[in-house]
Amino acid sequence: EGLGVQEYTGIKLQVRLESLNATPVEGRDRVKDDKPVGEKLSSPAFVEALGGRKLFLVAATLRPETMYGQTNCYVGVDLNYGVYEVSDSEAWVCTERAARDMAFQSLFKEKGKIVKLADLTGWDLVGVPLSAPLSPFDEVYTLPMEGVLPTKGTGVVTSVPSNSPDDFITLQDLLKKPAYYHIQKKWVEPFMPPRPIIRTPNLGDIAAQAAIEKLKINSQKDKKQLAEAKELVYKEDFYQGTLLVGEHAGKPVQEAKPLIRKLLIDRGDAFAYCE
Ligand code: A2H
Repeated sequence: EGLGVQEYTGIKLQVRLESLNATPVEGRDRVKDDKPVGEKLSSPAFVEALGGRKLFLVAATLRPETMYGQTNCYVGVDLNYGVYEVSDSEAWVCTERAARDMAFQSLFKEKGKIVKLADLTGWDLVGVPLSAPLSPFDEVYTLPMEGVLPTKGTGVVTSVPSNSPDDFITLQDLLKKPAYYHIQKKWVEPFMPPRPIIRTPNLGDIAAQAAIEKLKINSQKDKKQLAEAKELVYKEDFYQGTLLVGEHAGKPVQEAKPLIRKLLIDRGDAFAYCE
């Protein structure tokens, strides 16, 4: 990437705190080391620090037109995240590096000023329910992904398995080995197979799956082929894809992309974010 500026769309996935707290901490599913899902988010210290603000995981994407296909969100389990004050009514979860960029892009209350309300790790977020804008599902879950880089975007990746080979293969891995990854199948199974959102002439309606099969990719570990699949799907979708769903159904991806980005930003579900 060198010196180039990457223009992302920051997608706001709201943490469903009421839904989480509807089950007492002791009654919840467990993640690693027998920790109840969302234990920290429900702790008195965290609740006080949050001060009644809405809480969002913010994901950086290059594909805002695919948000109709969101099925979950990914975090790196061993990454450190902060909960940053955005305003008196909102706080965002992202890496500290992203918070610094955001502060200087005037996304927070006071330009250049960072107020961290709490610290989290990826494990504190696994299994936590979210609402994802434009997704057909009311509630999606936060899941672990091995390749989330702390040095890119916000360290939070929203998942669209129909159009991202990385997202698809990760869900497949999680379903194959739920115990190994410390996840529940019910966080994945209802969302698979993915629903079509973009039609393409050469890779069909679920381009990510077609590319994975074509390149014989078996798991997240097949890094080289995954990079190739990513490139293949990105080009096919962008130059030949047509939206199948939503307000801009029937339009070519190239045309729909900026329109859907604007729609998300106008609704307050997204923001422009550069790095
Ligand atoms: B994209 P680029 Cl449908 N670590 O969003 C790893 N991957 C990250 C990340 C991080 N910290 N931050 C963002 N990303 C992912 C959607 C999507 C994406 C689709 C298809 C392809 C695709 C849904 N996931 O990306 O290195 C995010 O996933 C392939 C280009 O800056 C983001 O867009 O080019 C993309 O990588 C940004 O990658």
